Amino acid sequence: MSYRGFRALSAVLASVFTLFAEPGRAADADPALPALVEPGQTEAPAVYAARRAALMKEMGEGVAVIYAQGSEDGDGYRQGSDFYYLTGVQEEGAVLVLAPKERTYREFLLLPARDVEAERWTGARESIGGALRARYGFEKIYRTNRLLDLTLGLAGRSPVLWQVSRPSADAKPLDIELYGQVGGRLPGVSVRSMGWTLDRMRSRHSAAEIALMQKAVRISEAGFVAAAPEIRPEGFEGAVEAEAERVWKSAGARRPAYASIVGSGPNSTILHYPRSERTMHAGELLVIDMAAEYAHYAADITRTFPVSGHFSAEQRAVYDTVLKAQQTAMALVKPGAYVEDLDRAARKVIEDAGYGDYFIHGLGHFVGLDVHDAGAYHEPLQAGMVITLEPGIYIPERNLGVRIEDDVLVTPAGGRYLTDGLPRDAEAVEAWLAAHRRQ
Ligand SMILES: [Mn+2]
Repeated sequence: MSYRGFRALSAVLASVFTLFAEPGRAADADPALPALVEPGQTEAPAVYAARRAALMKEMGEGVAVIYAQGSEDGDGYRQGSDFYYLTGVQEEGAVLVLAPKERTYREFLLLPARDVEAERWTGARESIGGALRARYGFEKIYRTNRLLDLTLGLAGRSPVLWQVSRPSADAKPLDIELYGQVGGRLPGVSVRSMGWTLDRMRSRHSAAEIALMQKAVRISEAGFVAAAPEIRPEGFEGAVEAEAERVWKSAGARRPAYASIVGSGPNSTILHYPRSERTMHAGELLVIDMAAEYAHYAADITRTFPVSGHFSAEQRAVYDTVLKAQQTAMALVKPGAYVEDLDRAARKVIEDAGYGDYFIHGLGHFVGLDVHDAGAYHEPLQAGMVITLEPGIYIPERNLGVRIEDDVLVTPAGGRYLTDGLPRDAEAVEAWLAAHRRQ
């Protein structure tokens, strides 16, 4: 083993041992980050190869074609998370082909043909050769014009075509379209679904993934601290958002993990208020739901602040109810618990307090490569999963909205807040504001 390899292994072991440590740890005790390949902040190619091997073991036979399915946003191209999870490859238009029954070559990476004119606009791409194969960890890299031919050959020897990604209303079913073409030329081939297999794999995070998510959380928390001076009477929602995002990018985050929500007064009751264009006033609440993405991993954090620095009696009653709902759900987090049972327990707290009609969304979701991450919500939680707990009460007629959202790691001993760097109870929120905002 090389020195670098030894160092990487030591870091992995260290992070395994610190992963399930006691709650209340400081940021300096966070697990060590895995070695990242720059640019792109990917893990080593062997990490993705191991995931492909695990998926092929589940397949057993046949062929799986997984398209990149990424999308452009204001910060550039973001790779589709299923494809990224299995390859670490950030290229647009790429395709992964897996064929576990093959004797020698079981995995193929297909990349679009080079286009010298397009590369003048978006940057040079590498030719297929030893350097690219080593960088991506694939022995076989082809151009995408060979996709149908390749799939026909592989399916001819093992005639099952696997749908790996969960079907979604947003993504084009490119795999199913290709399988239709294959089936039209190769009678007897069957199309089958891998069901929740890949979602299940993605939701059970490795120690390295959890370290990356913890880093995303720490960067996000630093954004809240930087934004705190802008939380004040006659402050501007947009300034809160801008300060946080400036700090995130300076710390290596590629983009916000989702469109930042900074809503004061009436806007605090709009769940996904997108505009951050209002001036906040004394006596109002400010809901801030914003977090960074680091190395493709999301954080997801919401805090609610009194603009004047102190909650009114009515605001405090609502705030304490939301907090109690979160704490009640948190106490139930452990391997074997069901997300829907957490949701029901939190909902009961809010209903019993008389606010049942004002909690109009679900309690939470998985977090990982996506902010609303893959996962089998109908199955029991397992150690290594990360979920949000985000109860909220929104009373439009009072211009009063409260949401508290934390990212919680499931450990054998129960839930552990990854987001332990920001205040949560009402007094701590007031004290934190007093310490961080503009005097
Ligand atoms: Mn969320």
